[in-house]
Amino acid sequence: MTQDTSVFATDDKEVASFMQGLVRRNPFEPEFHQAVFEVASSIVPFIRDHPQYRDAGILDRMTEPDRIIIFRVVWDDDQGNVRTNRAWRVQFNNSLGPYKGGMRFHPSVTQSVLKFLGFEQVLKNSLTGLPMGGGKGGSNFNPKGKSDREVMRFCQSLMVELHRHIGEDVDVPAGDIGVGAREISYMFGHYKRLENRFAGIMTGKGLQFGGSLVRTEATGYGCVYFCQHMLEQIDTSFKGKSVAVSGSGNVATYAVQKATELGGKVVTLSDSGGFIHDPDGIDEEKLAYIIDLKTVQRGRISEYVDKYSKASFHADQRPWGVPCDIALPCATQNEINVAEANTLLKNNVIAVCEGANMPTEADAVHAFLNAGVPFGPGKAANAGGVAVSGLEQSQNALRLSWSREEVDGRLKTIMTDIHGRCAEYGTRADGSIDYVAGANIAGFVKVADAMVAYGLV
Ligand code: NDP
Ligand code: 2IT
Repeated sequence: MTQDTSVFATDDKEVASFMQGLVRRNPFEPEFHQAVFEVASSIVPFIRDHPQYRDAGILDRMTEPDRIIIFRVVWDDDQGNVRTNRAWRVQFNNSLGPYKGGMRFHPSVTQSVLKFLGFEQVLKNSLTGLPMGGGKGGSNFNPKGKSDREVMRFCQSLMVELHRHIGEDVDVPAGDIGVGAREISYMFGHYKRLENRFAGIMTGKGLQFGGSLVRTEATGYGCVYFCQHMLEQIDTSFKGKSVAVSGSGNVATYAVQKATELGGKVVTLSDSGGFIHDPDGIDEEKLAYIIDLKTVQRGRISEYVDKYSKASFHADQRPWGVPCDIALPCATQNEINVAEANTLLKNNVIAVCEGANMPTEADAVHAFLNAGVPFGPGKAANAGGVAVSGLEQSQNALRLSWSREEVDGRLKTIMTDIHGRCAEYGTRADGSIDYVAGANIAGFVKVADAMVAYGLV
């Protein structure tokens, strides 16, 4: 059976032919195709000028995961029913260090989703400058509506298989959608039981047992730090700007906190049920309510309007129709389509910065690039989370804990450096920065050089 490759609009014949092969080898994996196409569009022209990478077949090798582990997870629910889920760990590339990347629990998880995330993670981790390879894992398990005990039994059952594939020098999982402090604790606790060793085999751990200060905040903060640099390039800042944020999970909430601290006014948040619009802005007190609502009560964002009556809830819609200066998509993949991008542009958005992984569809990315609006791709802009995971690994290896100021300072420096790497490879003739090309090429070069050095592996 063939698949339609016409979605990959390109004038570059080499990109088109590479994508045809990739789609043939990886049928029915649209998210993986999308992520690779975006990277190949930057890398294929770069490789034409750097034949050592073509001679070593690097792009073909880099788009093939080292291995994928697929396993069954059986658990029993509170009614005593036997439940079965599927889980994966995609160990994508360990050229720069042990595999590193989150675990996602969501019913939409497929092998395609985890391969796109693992592939992006390889380049993202390279951009951080820390010694981390890339991987991703997860399950189609849906934590929503499950009791704590059900989540615990699922996590323990999953770890019964996963424990033999991970380790501080092998593969170090962390959180992602549906995997936060609760799930990491259950998984880490069970690993410890199974292996009888206490080691930094996961990140995002509780502060009492090897976690790092600022890891919880790191992705959202890092995204805003990166966006600050993007704004500086166009001689402006967050001060007085209206900001539309999507999602209301870990990344979104700490992006709101930092954007507000820097003088921005955040007017939207969302979840899979719809979005809220608060024209007065989501201040520190309202944010504390949201964090409690989402992480303790495990409620829905629609409940916000019961407490703050000047806000409105818009069921089954995304926030991009609300006029804003800055857009920070922080929920999930493909949550800004080209029509929404055009609406944002019509409303004079000045910067778009991805807190989530691949939240912007390919033609929407082009709309922003063609309009000359600074666009920060996730692999650069949301790298703060995995960067502080890397710092958590360092602290675990040293058996010490750094202060909040120390970790936040290092996070700021890493985000500044990532911005610099994007500028190094992505500065256009007019001095503006193509962050998509810059991030792809800068991330690629380090991994590619290591793979060339290793020979045919
Ligand atoms: P959370 O589970 O904490 O929050 C996810 C948020 O996105 C929730 O508001 C959720 O709404 C919403 N969401 C999830 N899936 C969908 C969907 N299919 N449609 C609409 N809304 C959806 O996850 P995180 O905040 O950790 O992750 C958000 C994004 O950031 C993801 O793309 C993740 O890969 C990326 N990321 C996360 C990092 C981290 O450190 N956590 C690091 C780098 C990137 P609902 O409650 O209704 O499901
Ligand atoms: O997408 C990501 O970078 C993450 N979910 C964080 C991964 C990590 O290992 O901290």
